[in-house]
This record gives sequence, structure tokens and C-alpha cells, in this order.
Amino acid sequence: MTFARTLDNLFAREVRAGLTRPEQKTLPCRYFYDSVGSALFEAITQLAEYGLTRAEERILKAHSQALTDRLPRNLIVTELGSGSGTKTRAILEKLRRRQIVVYYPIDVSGAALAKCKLELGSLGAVFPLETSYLDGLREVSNRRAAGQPLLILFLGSTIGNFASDAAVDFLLAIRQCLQPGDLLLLGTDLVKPIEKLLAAYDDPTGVTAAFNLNLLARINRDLDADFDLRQFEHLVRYDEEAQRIEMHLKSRVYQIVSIHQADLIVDFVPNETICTEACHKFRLEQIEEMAREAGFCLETRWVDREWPFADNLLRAA
Ligand code: AVI
Repeated sequence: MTFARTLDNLFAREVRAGLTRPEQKTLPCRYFYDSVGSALFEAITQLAEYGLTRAEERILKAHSQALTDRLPRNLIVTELGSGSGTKTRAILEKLRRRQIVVYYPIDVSGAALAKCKLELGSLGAVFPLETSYLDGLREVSNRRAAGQPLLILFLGSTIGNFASDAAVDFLLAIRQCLQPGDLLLLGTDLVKPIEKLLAAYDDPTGVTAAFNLNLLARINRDLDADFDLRQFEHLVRYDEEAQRIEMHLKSRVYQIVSIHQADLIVDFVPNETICTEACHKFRLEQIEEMAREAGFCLETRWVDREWPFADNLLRAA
């Protein structure tokens, strides 16, 4: 009898679990963001076809005063997945006119947090937390003074990368860290014509394809695997009923791949795919419903018409 080695590396365990699923093979999208993946994502946000980031920047630029006017005095700000914090500048600049800014960016990337502190450090006290979203949020909640209100920023429609049930569960977990009256600014990409969505995730320059394939390069490097990247191709589908873009990596041939640190040898038949990411697109009423299920009520929202996108200000009930 043989016993599988117990894998102490979470990345290895998740890769193994995803690639041994009986039907659709999967890989978790949060592993896209190594240093190459983060640079490629930054490039994606500047593509003509990917309007999402610019839409949110327009909203925050145009409405950050209206947003700060709605916030209670002396609140502290935290951001889940802050990255380098570029979009947050508009909000902190307005806030600084009326109070001392205290900002806790939370991210798993130490490099992004260092950049964030450099970019925003002149606007107030910036305390980077290099950890997962929920651990970071618990930490911020513990550090605040009794009765001090909190604004959480969760921008960029990262909520769309959770499966539908997981999105509500995640919002519920956020809610459990909050006091009634605390606020959450939630960025959500909206449903739009299919051709626009397909082009946004399958750009003609191939930046998104490189972003997707880099996940296999990361597995090769970090888990001692031998994926031949040239034998996989980037594939994008839109599932209209589920309102989601799916990104896949499609095997061009029959092939066998070894992933040593995951104790795994896996084969792929021609045209078989690995689903690497789902990007849900929302309708306005669905956001309200999701918020309600998680214990929030919609205070107000701002919508970009050029690239349908909404920033929703939710209040913990
Ligand atoms: C981070 N997230 C919101 C992006 C999205 O649009 O779902 C990730 C992305 N994947 C491919 N392009 C962008």
C-alpha cells in the first residue's frame, strides 16, 4: 500500500485538488499574481479593450467628494487587495481636508504594499498589512478605538472572481468583522454586450493570454513542474446564464505533466481545458440583493455609463 505524502504547501495542495477534479480541471485565480503576473495585470488595466479599471477611476475621481460627505467623522479606512493604491488617492485626498487620514492597505504582495505606502504615505498614516483579506480586516477591527467607524474599500470588481455563493459568504465574513454603521465601498463590473466582454478578456495584443499562461510558468517554478506552455492556449467563454466570463487554458495535444511538489502526474487529452478564472458580471438589483443577504443595506451607488460599472456604498445593518 502507498501513502501520499502530506503536502504542507497550500499552493501545492490547491493545485493538486484542482487538477484531480473528475470533471472540469481548475486552478485558483489568486495565484495569478506573482511578480510577472502582477506586472501583466497592471498592463491589462491599460488595454483599450479592458475598460473596467478606467471606469472605476472615473467614478472615484468624479464622486469622491460626494462619498466623503457621506462618511462619519474620524473614521479609519482599510482596503482589501489594495495593490499599489492608485485608485484610493482620490478618496484619501478628499478625506484629508477634514480629518487625519489613517489607512490600512491589506494585500498578500509585500512589493505592492511598499509601493502603496510610497504613493500614499504623504496623505496620512499608512499601516500596510501583508496578509489575507479577512485576517487583515480582523486586525484592523481589533486596532480601532471603541466606537471609531470604519470604511472598507473592496474595489476593482474582485468580488466578481468569487463563485456566487462564495461572494455572499465572503461579504458575510466581512460583515462579521464590522459594527453596525460601518461602511463598505464595493466595486462591481456590470453586465454588458458579449463582444465587449470577450474582447476585454481576449485582447488582440495577447496580454491577457500571457497573464493566464503565466500561472503555468509559476507552477513550473514554484512547484517543480514541467508544463510546456507552448502546448496550451488561452481560451475565453461567456456563460450568459451565469453572467460570467470564464478563462481557460486549453491543451493543444495529448500530454502528461509532472508537478513534483504536488506529488502529481496528470494527463490532458487534446482540447481539454483547465478553468483558471471566473469573472462574474452583475445587474444592479443583484448587487443590492447580495448585500442584503450579507447584512448590508445599499446607501447609494455611482455608475459609469461609458463602461457599465458601479461603486456601491453599503452600510452594515
Ligand atoms: C482582478 N479581477 C477583477 C480581474 C477581472 O476582470 O476579473 C482579473 C482579470 N482577469 C483577466 N483580466 C483581468
